[in-house]
Order: sequence, then C-alpha cells, then structure tokens
Amino acid sequence: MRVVKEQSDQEKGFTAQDFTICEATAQMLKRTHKDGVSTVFERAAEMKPCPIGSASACCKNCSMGPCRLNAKDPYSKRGVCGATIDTIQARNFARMVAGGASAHADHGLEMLDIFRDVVNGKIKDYQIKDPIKLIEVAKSIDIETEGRSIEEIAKDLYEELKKTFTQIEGEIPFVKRVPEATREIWRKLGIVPRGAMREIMETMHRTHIGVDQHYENIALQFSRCALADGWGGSMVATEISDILYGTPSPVLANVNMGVLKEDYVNIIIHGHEPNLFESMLASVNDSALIEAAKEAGAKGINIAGMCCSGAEILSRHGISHAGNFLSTEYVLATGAVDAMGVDVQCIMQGLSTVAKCYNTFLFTTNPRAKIEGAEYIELDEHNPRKCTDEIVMRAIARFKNRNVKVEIPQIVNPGIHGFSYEYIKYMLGGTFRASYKPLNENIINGKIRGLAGVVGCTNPRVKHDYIHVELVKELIKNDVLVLQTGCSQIALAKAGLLVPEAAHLAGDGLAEVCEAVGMPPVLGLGSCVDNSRILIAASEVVKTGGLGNSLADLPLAGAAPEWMSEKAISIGQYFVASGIYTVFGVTFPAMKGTKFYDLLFGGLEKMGLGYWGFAEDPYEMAKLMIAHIDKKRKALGIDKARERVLFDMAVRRELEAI
Ligand code: NFS
Repeated sequence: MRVVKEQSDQEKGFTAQDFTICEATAQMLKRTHKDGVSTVFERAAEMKPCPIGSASACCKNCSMGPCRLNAKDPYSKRGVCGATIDTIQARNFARMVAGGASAHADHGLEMLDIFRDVVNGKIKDYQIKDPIKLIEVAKSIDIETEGRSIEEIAKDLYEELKKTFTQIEGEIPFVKRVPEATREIWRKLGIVPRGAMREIMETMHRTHIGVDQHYENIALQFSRCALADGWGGSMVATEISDILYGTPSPVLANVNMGVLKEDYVNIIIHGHEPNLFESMLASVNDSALIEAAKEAGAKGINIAGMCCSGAEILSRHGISHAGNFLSTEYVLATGAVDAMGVDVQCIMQGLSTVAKCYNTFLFTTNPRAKIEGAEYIELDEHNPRKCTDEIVMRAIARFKNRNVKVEIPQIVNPGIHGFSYEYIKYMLGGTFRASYKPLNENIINGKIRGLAGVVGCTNPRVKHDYIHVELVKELIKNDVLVLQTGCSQIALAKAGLLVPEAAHLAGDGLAEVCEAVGMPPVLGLGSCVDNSRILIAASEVVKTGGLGNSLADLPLAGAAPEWMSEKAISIGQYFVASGIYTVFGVTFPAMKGTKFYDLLFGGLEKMGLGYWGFAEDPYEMAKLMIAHIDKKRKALGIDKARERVLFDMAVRRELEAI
C-alpha cells in the first residue's frame, strides 16, 4: 500500500497522519511543517523515486554508461558492454549485500578491537561483565575452557574471532554453530564464508565491469558474503557486546517521545555501536555532572536512545527509547533535546539542519562518520569519558539557555524488552533444565503454529510503522510467535504489543503459551546486529529435535516490511541463505519476469536454501509467511496436530495430557 502522497505546502490539506501512525511523530511533523523545516517525509514526497533505478534496471559500474535498460521490457536492451538485465540486477544486488555486510563487519570488528584492549588492560572503562557468556561462546567454537582463567580464554577467543574478518581460507568460526545439514548444503554450494574482508572484497571484484557475468554465480558469492555478516560480523558484534556489557534479560522500559522530560537536561544517543552509549550512561550518572545540571536549574539529566543503539541499550539496561529511524529528525523538533550524540549508520544528514533550527547540539563522535554542520567530539574508547562528559556539559549549557518553545508529545509506551537467546532458554525450561524443548513441543502440538522474525527499518515510501504493526498483529492472531529487533521492535512497542497483556490479541494456542509463561506474544531481542540471536535460537530449535534437520525445515519465516538500507538486504540474504523464507515490503530491487528474480524467489530454494518473497500489503505479507509455515508443518508431518488444536477442543485437551 503506497500512502505517501504529494503534499501541498499550505497548512490546509496537510495531514501528518497520512505519513505515520506514530502520534508523537505526527505531532512533531505538524510542527516542522508549520516552521518550514525540511524533514524526511516531506523530502520523500517531493523526491519521486526513479522507476528504472528502483527496478534495478540501471548500471553505473563503468563510464560507458550509465546504462538504463527498459523496466517494462527488460530483455529488449543490453548494457553497452553487453550485460543483460540478469547480470545488472545480480551485480546491483551483490553490491547492496556487500555494503550492508561491510557495515556489520566493521561494527563487529570495532567491538573485537575494544574487547582485545579490555583483555590486555589498555581499556579500563569497560570490563568483561558476563564471564559465563564468554565461556559459552568460547565452548561453542571449541576453545578449551576447563581449568583455564577468564583471561586465557578471552585471549584465545579474540584470536579465534578475529578470523571472522581476516581469514583468507577455511570457514569462519561461528559456522560451527550452524546445524550440520545446513552447513553441508553450504559446503556443497561452496558458500561457506572464509572471512568477511575476503568475501566483501571478492564481491566487489566480481561485480566490476567484465568479471562475473552469470547471475547464478554472482548470487552464490553474495550469499557467501551475506553469511559472513549474519554468522560473522553481526554475530561477533552481539556476542562481544554481551560479554562486555551484559547479556540482556527481560526488563520493563518506556518507549516514545514522552520519555523526554521538560525540566531535565535531555540527551539522546543515536547510532549503532554500544560503546558511546555505555560511556554516556557513566557520564549521566556522575554526581558532579548531575550537580552541574541542577545548578543550571534542571531536576537532573535524562538520557534516551534512538534507532539501534537505543534498541540495544533498551534491551540490555532498560534505558528509555525515544523512537525509530523515521522519528530521529522529529524528536529534535520537540525543542527539548539539549544534545544528540551519534556514531555510525542510519543517521540522516538532515539532522544537522533540523538541529540548527531547534537550537540543539548535534555531535558526531566517530572518525568514520562526520556530518557537515555538526560538531565533532571524538570518542576514544581508551578515554571515552572525555567525549561523553563534554557532551553532557554542552547539553547542560544548552538547557540553561533554552530559547526554543518546548513541546513534548505526552506519549509513553511501556513494554518488556531484552529476550536474548539465553533468556528464552531459561524462560521456557526453567533455570535448572534450561532448554528449547518446551518451545519445540508447543510448535509440534500446534499451539505455536510457527516462528517469525520481523525486523528492520522504517521507510518514508510507506506509512511509518503501519506495515510492521499490522503484519505482527496478523501473525500473532494466527498463533505465530514473533521475534523482533531494531526499528520494527520499537514500532510494536509503541503500538503496545510488547507486554504480556497483548496475549489477548494472539490466537488461542499462542495466547495459552504466553499466559502460561507470562511472556508477550512479541519478543524484543535488541538491535539489528542482534538478528544473529534469531539465527542462534533457530539453530537451537533444530538441535533440540523433532522439527527437521536443517534451518530450511523449520516452520519459520522472516520479514523486513519497511526496509530501506543495504544492511537490510544483507540481512535478508543471510536469512535466505540460512534456509529461511524472507518477505520484504516497499519495493524489491529485482524485476518480476527476469531469470534473476526467479532465482531469488524460487531457484535458491531448489538448491536447499531459503527464498525471497515480496508484498506491499501487510495482510498479504502475513498470508505468504503463514502459507510457508504451514508448508513446512506439512513436510514435517505435524500439520494434523495443528488442525486438531484449531478445531477440536476435546482433542486439544487430550493432546495436552500426553
Ligand atoms: Ni536495521 Fe534499518 Fe537502522 Fe537499525 Fe533501524 S533503520 S537495517 S533497524 S536503526 S539498522
């Protein structure tokens, strides 16, 4: 459903609710519109997407072009070098995967750099907070842990995980966690990642003019590259962050712009790597800085997150979250934000203009990501407080001299966040017999029809949050347990679904399980790199037994209904290459009726991998995912149990008694 229409500049006829279902964002959009400040929804309305580009029918990989093929009749033309539509689409897709995978790999490698310097004592501000997780991760990749010190294990873990990025030959370490049958398919296809740097480099090489010109061969390479993200860069980022800052467990926290407080100094942290946020937490809890805030007339210092760093810290520490990607400019329009600190990824350049208009300090902190017009205060992890204390001081100064009318939408949505893979195990099996067995049993007996990972961005080409929320509601209504991360998790938190009471929106079977365990029907796992938690959880379901041998056998589907970034394409592709059916919305960078499209939407499945799906409408999307889940239930021979659960209460009681 395309809902963004061209808007007139006059106040009359401008309806903020056409752009978003987030009331707080709509309220602030009205304000920016009235103030004549350029923001993302209005820029999107003015900027028509290029029809050839969005069909991925153009190539600008060399200067003989750019070549534009015919999006209506894709085989009627070729590029100047002779490239077909399939080669062009496959190359474009591959480069999106490489872009996304490089973002997650660079993030993961940064975490590993910090881990190394924590272990060798060069970084003192962070410690190993979760030694149990350290041991578990080490064991999972066959590092000897018996009778060894934490430091010895940590050093080995660093050396081993470094291979995720730098290894030239062999298999990246976390491939050991992949179910055997899935791993064998990868080996047969030659797509086990060697090392992320190598896979990204080779993807860029092969998509250069005149190199790999068979769309199937390109697809195998971008699958390998994407797997180096999911089972590599992203997984290292998650695991090392847990080891350093703690593994999440459920925590009650508030989401939405109402978490800002008019009489406090408000600081927002936005971006992706948790280091900036962790140090900022230390700064805002520093008594001298709190005192300084009070002297400036504030009641204290209030901190909130946005986007993925926000989702990560929300899940790990229960810190309030102000909104997802599309709300980042609008939160500044409250006038209540005294400083926003950002690091890398999903940071709109438009923020610097909006920050100026509302007199907010916008600080970039990472040498990889500066913004024209924003001030740069570098975060050096060897002395991080220098940066975060300074941001706090500047925020206090801005509070003292606030000269913008403050307007905070009074909306706050409490919810439970922080369902790590480990916690799900305890929650279902109890502390002493932690296991995924109860989950498998409930899938087999049909109370839980299947699992879905609903993740990813928000995109102004569709109504903000709407597709996420409607899709998830439809899935849980049909007894599908939903796992979430990133901006999608925040959308559902704002819709009030991350509370156990939301079980009443679920089908009878899922509601029963949720009520028995006391969990919401929608489990928030954290940030986008934490999609790796979904892979680990799914692998555990396979290993627990009764639901097939490979990830492709599971009644499980993925979706990024409002995706926009290259990272989302990399995530989608590693889900697909792992064996998971994955549905995207908005638009898809391949054209129906081409061989490349058929490969993504069916051919990969024939090779033993997963496959892609596409739908714009959330109900259609849910239908596709549920049909896939039912197909897998049938193949596993557990479709009958489900029918009985659905239609016959007496048999259902009987089943429970077994
Ligand atoms: Ni992931 Fe999209 Fe960005 Fe996070 Fe949000 S936009 S791909 S969810 S913040 S990375």
